Amino acid sequence: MIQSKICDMLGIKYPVFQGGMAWIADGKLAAAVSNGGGLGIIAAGNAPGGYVREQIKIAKALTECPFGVNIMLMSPYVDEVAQIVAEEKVAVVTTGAGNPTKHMSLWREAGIKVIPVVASVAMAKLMTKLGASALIAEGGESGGHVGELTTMVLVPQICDATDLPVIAAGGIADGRGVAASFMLGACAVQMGTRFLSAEECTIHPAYKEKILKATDLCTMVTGKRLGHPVRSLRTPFARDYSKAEYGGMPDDELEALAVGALRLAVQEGDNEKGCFLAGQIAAMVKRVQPAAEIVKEVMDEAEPILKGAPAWVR
Ligand code: TUI
Repeated sequence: MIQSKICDMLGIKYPVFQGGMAWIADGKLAAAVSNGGGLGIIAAGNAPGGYVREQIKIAKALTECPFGVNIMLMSPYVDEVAQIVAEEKVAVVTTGAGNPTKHMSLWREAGIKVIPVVASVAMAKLMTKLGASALIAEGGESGGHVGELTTMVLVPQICDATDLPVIAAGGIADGRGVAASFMLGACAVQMGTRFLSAEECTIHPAYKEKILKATDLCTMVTGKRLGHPVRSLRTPFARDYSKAEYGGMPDDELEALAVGALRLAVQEGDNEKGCFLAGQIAAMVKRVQPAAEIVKEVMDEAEPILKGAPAWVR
């Protein structure tokens, strides 16, 4: 059993968070991860408050365990969603794709543990000062909106910049990634892509199939020109977008090209027009299995690796 201060802080068994994947991470998936001893997270993404409240209620009905809500700070509904998680008093709020300063006191006054994703040392220091409970250091190997630095270089620098517990994210799919994260100073991991193959993950079967068939070089980053770099599978949509981006398409047309692409991937499995967000470890996702099994499996794998470390040191 791996002891981690994050488990004591949140009342969870395993130091494994499920990433807040927009359009994907609903109340059902979050509850399955939490029931498996990890921390399940509902993604608010770009959804209105009513959807988020409904998913919170679904998760509350399915689990007694703590779970979180991820707030995507670029969402047009961010203010109403921020209010709803405070009213619902969810255990944890994670944030992504921006600076959550404006909402921190509201959440903290509601007794919520705030755990922002930070992609830089400056942000880590600011969030520490503002009373975050822990920090997620997410490297650019992850799927979705990505920062500049890799997990390997970001995690130790964030650990040096804060006394808070650090959760490593980006490029982690199995026990080796968990063990490496602990070696870098993290006390927990967050995985997104690995949970795409969970039985309780209700993405279109074509999306799951793409993940199971993925190979090492099958993701790419688009959207850098508009300042929102996003990692996804290299599909016709991603290629077309990239061509348009570097071919000089005007900004407003480029933005219009991406509208609805996440929904088309998740709900329709649309190979041509869908944007299939995935991290660089997609090729390491090999089979469909219950979310709880994924949580236990990665931790069971990590333990002998970490125990074996003394054998390398003379
Ligand atoms: O947020 C994510 N991943 C996401 S959000 C998302 S929804 C979306 N869809 C289309 C376009 C854009 C977004 C899909 N995937 N990960 C966490 C994350 N946060 N990665 C990087 C950051 C981040 C970036 C900048 C955190 C803070 C930050 O601060 C900027 C500032 O204001 O200083």
